[in-house]
Amino acid sequence: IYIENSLYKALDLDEMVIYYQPQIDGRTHAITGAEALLRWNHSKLGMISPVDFIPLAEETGLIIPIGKWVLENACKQLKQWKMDGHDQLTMSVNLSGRQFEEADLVPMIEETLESLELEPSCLHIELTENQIVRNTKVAIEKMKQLKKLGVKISIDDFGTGYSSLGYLKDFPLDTLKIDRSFIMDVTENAADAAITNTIITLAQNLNLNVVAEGVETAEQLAFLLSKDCRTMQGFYFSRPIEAAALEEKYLSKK
Ligand code: G
Ligand code: G
Ligand code: MN
Ligand code: NA
Repeated sequence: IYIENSLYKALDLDEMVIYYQPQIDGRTHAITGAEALLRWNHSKLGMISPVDFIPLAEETGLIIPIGKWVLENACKQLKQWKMDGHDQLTMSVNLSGRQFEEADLVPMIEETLESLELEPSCLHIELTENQIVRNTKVAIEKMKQLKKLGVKISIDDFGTGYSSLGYLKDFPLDTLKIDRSFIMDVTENAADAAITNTIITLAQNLNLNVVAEGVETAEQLAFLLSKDCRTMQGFYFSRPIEAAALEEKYLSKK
């Protein structure tokens, strides 16, 4: 109850912070974009991970204002970086199930992009397999509306959901993000290597982009490059960090 009450106040108290994890071109080590990852900086409890408060935000419905805040602020940040001359960057934003199903989602995104004069294709919405197969008809309709706006859609944690591959031909997708559980042992475990390799080939054959998550070592980077997976995220390059830190590390003023 204490947590629930303070979650109600968190936005007003300015306790929510967005960290950004760079997405990197593994060949050039240049930044291609960032994923927005929410943190709650609670006055008494300190930094709280989204794993620990998103479920409560979903239950209480607070995910709607919180999610809107994340989307608006991540887009504002992207606009700022573009105005600083980093025009090629993309921004990935995670949506929760309830947010994705909310009636006002698409108009809200449209308004945000319009008011910032942001090119829709630089916004990448991340959805998990479980989210989109929960109610396929509704999900396809929602995704079509997003695509019509010009926004890109990524499947997060790909390979870990309870879903068949069949949905890949029905959904208007742009990117598969290989779950980090496969990348973790990709250079030691033959099964993980086979699965990773197969996801990369699957993406290529379906004309989808592929992003590897959780890259932590030079060996994993080399493996992925040898399989033609160029875009990656992981602690090897950077943890999720505050905007100012990302700018300092990756965005020299142009
Ligand atoms: O880096 P990390 O601990 O932030 O992320 C933990 C989990 O929280 C990930 O599964 C991530 O997708 C999720 N997450 C992070 N930020 C957000 C957000 O803004 N909205 C939603 N719905 N999930 C988020
Ligand atoms: O579920 P999603 O992919 O949205 O969540 C991203 C999560 O993965 C965040 O919690 C983020 O901190 C974490 N993460 C990102 N890169 C790495 C990595 O290289 N290693 C590990 N262990 N976690 C990572
Ligand atoms: Mn994600
Ligand atoms: Na993931």
